[in-house]
Parts: sequence; C-alpha cells; structure tokens
Amino acid sequence: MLHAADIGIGLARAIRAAVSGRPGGVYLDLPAKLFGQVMNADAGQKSLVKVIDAAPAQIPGPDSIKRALDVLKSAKKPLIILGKGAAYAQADDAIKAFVEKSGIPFLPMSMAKGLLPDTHPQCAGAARSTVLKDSDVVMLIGARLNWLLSHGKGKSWGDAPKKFIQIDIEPKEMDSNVEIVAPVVGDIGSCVSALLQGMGGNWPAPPADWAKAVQSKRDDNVAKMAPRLMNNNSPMDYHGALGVLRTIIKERPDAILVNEGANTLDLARGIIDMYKPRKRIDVGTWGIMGIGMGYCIAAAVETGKPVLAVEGDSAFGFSGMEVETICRYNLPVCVVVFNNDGIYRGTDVNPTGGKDVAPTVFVKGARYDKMMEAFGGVGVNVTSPDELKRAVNAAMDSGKPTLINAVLDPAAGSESGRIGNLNPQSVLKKK
Ligand SMILES: Cc1ncc(C[n+]2csc(CCOP(=O)(O)OP(=O)(O)O)c2C)c(N)n1
Ligand SMILES: [Mg+2]
Repeated sequence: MLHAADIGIGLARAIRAAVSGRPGGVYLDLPAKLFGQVMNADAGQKSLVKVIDAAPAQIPGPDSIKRALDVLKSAKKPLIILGKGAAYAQADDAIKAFVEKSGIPFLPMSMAKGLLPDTHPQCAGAARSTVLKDSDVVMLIGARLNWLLSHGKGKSWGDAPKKFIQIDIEPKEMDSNVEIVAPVVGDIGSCVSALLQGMGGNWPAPPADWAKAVQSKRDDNVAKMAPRLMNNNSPMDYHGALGVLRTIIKERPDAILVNEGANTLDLARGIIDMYKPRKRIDVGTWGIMGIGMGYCIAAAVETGKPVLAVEGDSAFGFSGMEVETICRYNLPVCVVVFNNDGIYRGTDVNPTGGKDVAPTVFVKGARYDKMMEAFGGVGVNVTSPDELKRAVNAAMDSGKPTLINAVLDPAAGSESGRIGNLNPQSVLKKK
C-alpha cells in the first residue's frame, strides 16, 4: 500500500484473501513512504471498507456429489479421514450428522481431533494403522494426502487397492499424489450438507464385519495402553505424564491444548483425547517448532478460555521468552515443559568424542520454572505424575500464568519421536 487513502481497501483485500477459499496468512506491505502520510480523520473513517461475505459459500456440483456417494456406497471397508480443513469450516453439526449417518469409522488428523469426540464409538484413532492398511474406499474431508498421510501410498496404506474420494475447497488439491476417483470441490459445510441430503433416508450401514474389526482393534490398543498411562514413575516417562494430562483435558474439555515437540508431540497427540472442535492447536502440516507461546497468547486472548501447553524442552526454547508476554497480560496459560534434557533424549553422546555435549543434549537439570518466576508468574518443578496433576489443576483453577518444569527420564524418548523411519540413522541400523 503506497497511499494512506488505500489502507481501507488494502486491508479489505487482505482479509478476503486470508479467509476465503483455502484460508491462510497474507503479507501486507506497508512501506516507509506510507508512514509519514497524513489525511483527514473523517476521510480516513470513510475510506474503511466493510468486507461483505468474506468467505462466500462454494457450492459443489450435484454430479460430483452423486459420484462420491456412488463410490462410498460400493465400499466394503470404508474410512473417513477428517482434516483440519473440516475443523476450520466450522460445519460441526453437518459433519457429525454425516459421519453418524454413514456409520463409517473415522480417523481425525491432529487438528481435527474433537470435531467428533475421540471417544466416539466410530473413532478409529487407536486403530490407525489397521484402517489405513485395510480400507478400500477412503473419503478425505478437508484432509490432504501429504506426507502426514504418506502421500496416500506405500507400506502404511497396505496392498489392498484403494479408491479415494476427496472433499476440498481447493480444486488443485485433487490428484496431488494419487488418483482421486471422486473429487468434490466446494466449502466443507456445503459439500457435507449436500452429501447428507443425497444419502436420503435409508443409507446402508457399512458391512458389520468391518466395523467390528476396527472396533476390536481399537479396544485392544486402548486396553494395552491403559496401564502404561497410570504409572506413577519418578522421573516420569511420557506415558505417566501424559496419562495425567489426558484426564485433565477430559475434565476440562473447553480448555485449549497447545502442543509441540517430537516425542512430546507425537505421544500427546495419540494419548490426549479431545472432546470439542478446534481445541487442539499444534505444529501443523510442517511440524514447525516455535509456535507454542504465540498460540497460547492468541488462544487465551481470543477465547478467554484456559490454555494448557504441552511443550518439549527444545520446542519451548524456540519461543520461550514469550512467557514474559503471558505474564505481562496475566493470561490464563499453563505451560508444561517436558524436560528430558534434550531433543528426543538427553542421553546422546558427542559422536566426535570432544568435551562438548552432543548437539541434541541440553543443560542437565535445567529449571524452566524459574523463567516464569522471573516475570511474576507461578513456577513449579515436578518429578512425578501425582505432582504434575496437582500443579496443572491448581494452575487451571487459578488462571495464573504458570510454568511447570516436568522432569522426564532423559532416556524415555526415541529419536525423532514417531517418525524415526525418516532418519538416516534408522536406515543404517536396518542394513
Ligand atoms: C523450526 C524448526 N526447527 C527445527 C525442527 C526440528 N525438530 C523437530 S522436533 C524438534 C525438537 C524435539 O525436541 P523436544 O521438543 O525436546 O521434544 P522431545 O522429543 O524431547 O520430547 C526439532 C528441533 C523443527 N521441526 N522446526
Ligand atoms: Mg526434549
């Protein structure tokens, strides 16, 4: 924008670009030349633009809806994958009605968790590898076949032939990595409503053996995990610490959960059930560390709800100084730093044999809680799940800015968390 009189229209254009179609960030350039300009305040007021219908409905073609329903109906082992696009769309009722009417198992991507509760009988979150491998028709709703879903092919998708139906607001998303036999382009709310209508009154349930197989796999996995989540080991492992946080979110489903790290991210995503839409915000598609404190601040200010951040110690370091901002505005944010003395683990040894620690290892016994105290917030150091539970509950009750240094066993994590298969180290070990 080069002229003060254009600020109104420039902002309107930026807002429209940010929220219509596939939403996203917009860069608005205000060059130095603009700063020295003056204009009459009344004229300035008049130059502001009201953005009418900033994210207009994009109605899908009726033939695309029919094609998608025909493919879905032909499935023996159907699966629905909900992505964060489905959460952004804020079409929660329609999505819930569609999933329930279809009777199809669903898998939520990280930030779609809670669109339907993770404890929903159709949720296949705890049977992820089974449903990816064995399904024959997969309907993607606001989810993309990017690296998070192994591009829709390869080992994790198994040998069974698959057909993909994809619902997305962005037409270019279709056929990104595999063939999409039934593309449905439009906004998620309009698409899902059209699908619901097209299903009519007597939509057949998916074959019972499929639903049963998914359910029993899920129940097995949940039962296997349960005792690990109840351990009270000190120093803590990830499961003991996350078992506690899982219960806290269950009891406080309105809280916003912020999450970043490697093991801290992957394990929290799997273990902490979400119950309401858009309550979980994390590193997103590209796994970017450093989003944590900014997200906490924005979520607290925007929603007025308590925020719980579950942070790896490395991840926290990327934006940790923002605890000052949290204290300055007295925000109801509780940051739990999973302090395992490093990136993935705190036990790595310097491979060159020098006297410096390994590049993945941090200062042992660091006290992140002291950072919060430095700005007048509450700092707590905890070494067991029981202590962690008490400290988090106190923070969530009081709404005071709090940082809990949760001492984790430095040997508890694994390299790269759950994506160790992408490490050259792992490839070498296999050889
Ligand atoms: C901006 C950015 N830099 C670097 C990385 C690489 N990276 C992935 S996870 C991670 C930190 C993992 O350590 P931590 O947060 O302590 O989690 P832990 O596995 O120890 O629980 C890093 C640096 C990244 N994802 N983003
Ligand atoms: Mg760590």
